[in-house]
Amino acid sequence: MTKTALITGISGQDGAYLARLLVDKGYKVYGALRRGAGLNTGRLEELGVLDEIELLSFELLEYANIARALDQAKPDEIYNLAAQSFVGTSFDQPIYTSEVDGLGVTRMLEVLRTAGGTTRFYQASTSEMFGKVHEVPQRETTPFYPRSPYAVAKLYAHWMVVNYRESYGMYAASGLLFNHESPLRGTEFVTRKVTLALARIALGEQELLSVGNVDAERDWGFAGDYVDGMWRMLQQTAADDYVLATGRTTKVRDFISASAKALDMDLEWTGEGSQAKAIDRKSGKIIVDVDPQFFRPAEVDLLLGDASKAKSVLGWKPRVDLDELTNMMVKADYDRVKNRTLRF
Ligand code: NAP
Ligand code: G4F
Repeated sequence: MTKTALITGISGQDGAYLARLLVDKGYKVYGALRRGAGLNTGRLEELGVLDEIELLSFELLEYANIARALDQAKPDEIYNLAAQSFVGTSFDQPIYTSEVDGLGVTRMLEVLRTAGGTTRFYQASTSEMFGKVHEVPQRETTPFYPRSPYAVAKLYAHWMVVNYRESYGMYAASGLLFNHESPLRGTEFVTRKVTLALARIALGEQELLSVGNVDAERDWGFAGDYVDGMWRMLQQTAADDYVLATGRTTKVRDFISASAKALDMDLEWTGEGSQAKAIDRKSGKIIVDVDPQFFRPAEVDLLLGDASKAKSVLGWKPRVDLDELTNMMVKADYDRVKNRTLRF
């Protein structure tokens, strides 16, 4: 029998990859989209899946709107990917971020609980909840120490999912996902900001890339692999929480160097902290500098995940490594800039 899924955050990076995956698996897919000034479906178009899904009006701040969307779709599975997902913005908009990323999840759980039924629920939790990390690598049992309003809101939502699972026996799973990137990543996140800026620099359309803390370390994987892990989490006998990660961590400055190398630049770094700079040895030009506006009031210095549980229980493992991901992102941005086809 055909399964039905509702994906919130359908216009985002993960929403597009998950829609593609579920349509390919034969699901009927509803995409929950919030209203904007124009249609925000570029990622779905890029993956060729826009015409294969049905869009519903959806806003996480509106209880009745959530209830209507669920009633319309009557999904077997809900993937709650919608969020104010940018950590930097959460320091400027802590209340809005808490409303959407924290209470928004409680609204969804309440609608589901009230409706009864057997819908399975996936919540997009995050490695940011480990924050000022208590152990390396981080796993499901590592204590949390959130370092931003975003991470605090996500941690509240995470515990609500656990609480509804334990209180009402709902199938509600939470994915503790480490950073995952792709050519569809939003341009404010550091990987995409870097690949787009370096592509522009290589094509003579930009002089300089200004970033923040180049010594932060992240466990970066490919979004296409991670949405497969989300789906696996909803196919188990019982709901649980799982880390998805690659088990390799890389400094921001090393990601920048690798991206530059893919564009035939050869970076030499000098200085530390806000004085860090990178010069292209080939042209002798400063290509990267640090602008303190991109530092955060509190930083997550190091993330490195251990996905052993997902590997053994879900049979999940990442397939694309960081070198392949870097090349994929650099090539996509180079082509978009060169051919003037940049849409997001
Ligand atoms: P993204 O590209 O920023 O997408 C976020 C989506 O949420 C967009 O579709 C956005 O719609 C929607 N949204 C925002 N506020 C909303 C609201 N009030 N009501 C309804 N929809 C709203 O994020 P992503 O990278 O795909 O991440 C998906 C989820 O995973 C997020 O919850 C994120 O916090 C979480 N996560 C991501 C990562 C990662 O590395 N990517 C890691 C761990 C967890 P608009 O297009 O209208 O803005
Ligand atoms: O790319 P980022 O903005 O991602 P961050 O903060 O790790 O959050 C992402 O991953 C989380 C999972 O761990 C998700 F939950 C969340 O929704 C989001 O997808 O920053 C990565 C690192 C940070 O340490 C930041 O300070 O890069 C550092 N950085 C240095 N310069 C920069 C910049 N980040 C951004 N965005 N822009 C810079 O210029």
